[in-house]
Amino acid sequence: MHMAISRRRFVLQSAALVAGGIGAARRAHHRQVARPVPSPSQLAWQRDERALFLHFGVNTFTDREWGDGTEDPGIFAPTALDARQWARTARAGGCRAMILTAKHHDGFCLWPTATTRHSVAASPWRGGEGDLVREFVEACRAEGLGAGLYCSPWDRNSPAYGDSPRYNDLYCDQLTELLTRYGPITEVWFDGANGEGPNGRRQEYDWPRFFGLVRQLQPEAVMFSDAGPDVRWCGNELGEAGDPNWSTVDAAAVPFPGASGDEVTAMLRHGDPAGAVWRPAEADVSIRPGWFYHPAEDARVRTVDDLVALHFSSVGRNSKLLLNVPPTRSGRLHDVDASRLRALRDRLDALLDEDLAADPRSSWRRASTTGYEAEMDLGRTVGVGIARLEEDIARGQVVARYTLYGSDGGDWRALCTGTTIGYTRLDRFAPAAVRRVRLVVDAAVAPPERITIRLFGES
Ligand code: FUL
Repeated sequence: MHMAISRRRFVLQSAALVAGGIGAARRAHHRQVARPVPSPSQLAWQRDERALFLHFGVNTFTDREWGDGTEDPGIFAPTALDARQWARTARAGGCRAMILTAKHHDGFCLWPTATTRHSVAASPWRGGEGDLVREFVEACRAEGLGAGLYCSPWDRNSPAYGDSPRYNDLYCDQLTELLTRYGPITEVWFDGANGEGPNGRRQEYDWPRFFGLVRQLQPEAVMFSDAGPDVRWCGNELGEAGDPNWSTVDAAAVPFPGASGDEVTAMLRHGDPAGAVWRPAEADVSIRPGWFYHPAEDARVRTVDDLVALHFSSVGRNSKLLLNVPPTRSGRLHDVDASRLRALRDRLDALLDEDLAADPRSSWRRASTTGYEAEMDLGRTVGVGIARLEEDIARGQVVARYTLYGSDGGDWRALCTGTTIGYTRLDRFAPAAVRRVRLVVDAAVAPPERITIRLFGES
């Protein structure tokens, strides 16, 4: 069981434990002076909890995942495109933002760009007068959702690709169009894929320039990539954040998007309790096997149980869920996918709506002045099966290991134990009847502030 230790020793021991050594402990102790905290945009991004990802473009019509850039723009012909239906579906599924592939690796642009003829302007859709980015952004606004854009740096169509300075100019022109024509954009999504151009040379991306341009044109947008700078990839496409998952990173460990190696993977997955930069993890995953729509996958849409599990392994591990739901060739989301999203929300509402710890009969107290122990008397005996713990991340993230105990008058017994908490930790555990619960922080990199405990019934 937990032993009382002095506050200073608690922090030092804990830092050594989580960061793995005396040197790390000293560094962690040092950093107590100013721990990294999120910017207002990063905080808003995290509070969204779930966002919808939309992969749509020429691949939708060729039944491929990666186009090679030779596609005829004439094939882009959605028959009933309805971005409002995407936005309504997103909202019904409890998502607060959407991100669209304005350009994927095939180079086909969903907006009428001046940078290439390979765009919707050369397609039959809306008689060549359409602008899907505009329809998308307007639909987001109409439904009160954040609007995010994915513009792939890897471009298999552009003749300039591989001629590094020339392509970097062109790519910056594309970013400029996207970030100046459509009003506020909340997230810019950078993929690190990097191939060779027609000249046989590998393109060298000018990441500092891309990041600087986005910051200048849309200072409130968060930028996602392996290397942030604001939000990092969680290291897999399974919707599974790391455990532990720190929102702080050592920025030097992931020098650019697309970097690989064990150290990179570990940093993406777990972050670093000693990291000096706030860069929370985003967990992207598709509701179907592919990112783009394929009719053959209509019977392989994730089940509601599966989607709920994804929420727990992403949002419930201090991450954000970016769930891909690809529009079909008609330009609408498939009915099956739309109904699964709605059912996901209903199920989560049913599981997480009634916070038993928020009952007026409950009272909370800090049970220790040394380490962190919080106790809650629920005022009556209730059956619990899920806990939601939350650090006040506006002040940083500090908890490295905790245990939640419960008692119904007799002995305390452990309900669940875990590593990091951060924005939110969701734990499901064997149902128990409890009248009192006690949260013990077993390790932390700085003294924890108040941790919110929410309790829900059996799952
Ligand atoms: C990857 C891409 O190569 C996939 O096609 C997809 O867009 C995924 C979200 O990112 O890196």
